[in-house]
Amino acid sequence: MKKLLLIIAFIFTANAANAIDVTIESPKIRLMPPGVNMAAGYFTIINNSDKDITIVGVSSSKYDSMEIHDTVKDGDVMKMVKQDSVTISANARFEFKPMSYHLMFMMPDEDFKENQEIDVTFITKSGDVFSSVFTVKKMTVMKMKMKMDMGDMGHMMKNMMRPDYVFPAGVKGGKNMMSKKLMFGYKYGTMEMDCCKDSTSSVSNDFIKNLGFSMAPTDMTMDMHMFSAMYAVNNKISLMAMISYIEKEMEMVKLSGMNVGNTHKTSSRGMGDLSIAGLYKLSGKSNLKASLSIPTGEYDEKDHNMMGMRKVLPYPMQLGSGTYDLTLGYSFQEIHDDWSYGFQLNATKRFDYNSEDWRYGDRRELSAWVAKPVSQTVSLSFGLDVEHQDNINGKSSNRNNMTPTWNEYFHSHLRVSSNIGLNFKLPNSKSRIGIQCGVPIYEDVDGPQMDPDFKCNLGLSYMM
Ligand SMILES: [Cu+2]
Repeated sequence: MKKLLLIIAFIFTANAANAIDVTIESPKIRLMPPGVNMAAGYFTIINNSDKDITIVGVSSSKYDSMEIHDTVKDGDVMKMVKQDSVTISANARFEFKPMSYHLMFMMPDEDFKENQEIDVTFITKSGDVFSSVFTVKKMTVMKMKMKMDMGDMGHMMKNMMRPDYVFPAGVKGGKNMMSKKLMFGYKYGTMEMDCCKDSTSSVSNDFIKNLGFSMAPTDMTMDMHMFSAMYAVNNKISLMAMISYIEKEMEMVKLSGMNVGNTHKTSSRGMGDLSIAGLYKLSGKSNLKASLSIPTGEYDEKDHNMMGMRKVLPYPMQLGSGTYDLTLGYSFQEIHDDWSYGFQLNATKRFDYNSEDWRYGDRRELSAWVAKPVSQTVSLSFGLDVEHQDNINGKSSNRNNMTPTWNEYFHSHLRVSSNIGLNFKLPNSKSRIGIQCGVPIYEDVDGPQMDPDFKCNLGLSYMM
C-alpha cells in the first residue's frame, strides 16, 4: 500500500508539478530509542495559495504506516487521536507541534540515527501531492504532569513487534491484523503414531488378535503442508483461506491366518479439505472464528493390500472428510510486559454423511500456552493441548473386519499433550518463524486405537 501510494505520488508530481504552493519549515522526526516503533513528526506548513488545502494522507518509503494525529485532553489524560484529514486555510500558517497536531510514523524499516533524512509525501483531498524531507532529531521530551495515553494503538504497535505476539506454531487460526494487511503463511505439521492404546493403557498385538482382528497397524506418519492467506477487510474482520497437502503412511502386520508376521505399507497423498474462515475481533485480546471446511480432499483413497489388490484405505488414512464441516473458535491472548499467555477453543461439527455413508466424529480442542520473550527476536512457550474426538458415525461401504482402524468405534479419544515452542521475529523483517513440538501426557481412548508418539509444527508467515 505504501509503495502504491508512492507510485501514485510520483505520477502526480510528474504531471502536476507546482500545482500545490506550500512551504514546509523545519520538518523533523523525533529520534527514538532502538526497537521503539513509533515516532512523532513536526513541521510548519505555509499555504501560499488562495485556496484551502486539505491533507488526507501521508506516507514514507521508510515506514510501513503513517497517520495524522491530534492530541486532545480527555479528563486529565492527554490522548492522541487519529485524524482523517487536516485543513490548512488559504494563505495561512499551520504548526504541527508537540501536544497538538503531529504526524505519527509507525513501524520503521530500521532503527534511524540522528540527522538521517526521511522522505515524506503528502496527498491532498484534490488529489495533489507534495513532498518534503524530514530530518531525525534528538528532542527533549517534555515532562508532563498529565499522563500520556497512547491508547489501544500504542500498545498494539509495541506488542506487534514481539516474538510472542503470534500464537505458537501448533495453535490453529490466527489473529486479526491491521486493516488492509495481507499475510501469507505456510505450516508444516508432522505426527508419528504407533499402536495401540485402549482406555488409558497400551495394548499388545495379542490383545488385538484376541478381539478377532487378523491385522494390526504398527506405526503411522502424517505430514501436512498447509498454505494460507489472510486479508484484513478492516480492523475487526479478517478473512482466511487454507488448503493443505497431506501425506500419510501406515504399516500393518498380519496377526493370524496366512503370512503371520508379514508387514505391509500403505500410503495416501494429495490435497486435503479447503477451509475458509472469518475472524471477528472482539477486543484487543480476543477474537471469534468461524470456518467452513469444504470437502476438496479425497475420502476414498486406495492402495494395494497384502494380497496386491487395490482397496479403499481405512478411515485414518483418508485425506478429506467428504463433508461440509463447521468450526467455531475463540481465542484469547494477554500480553504483559515480559510474558504473555493465551488459549484457544475450537469446536468442529459435522452435519452430514459423505457419499460413502460415514462421517468423522465431532471434535473439540483447547490449546493453552504461556510465552516469554527471551530477546527482541526470540520467545519461548510452554503449552497444553486437549483434544476430544468422537467416534465415526455411519459405516463406509468399503469397510472390513480385519483391522481395528476400520472399526467406527475405535476413534474417539481424549488426549492431553504438553508442548514446547519457539517463535522468531526476524529483525526489520515482516517474516516470522515458529516451531512447536509436543508429546501426549494423558490419553483415554476407545480402542485399540493408534496413539501419537509426538507431533511437531513449523510455521512461516510473511506480512505484505
Ligand atoms: Cu501520535
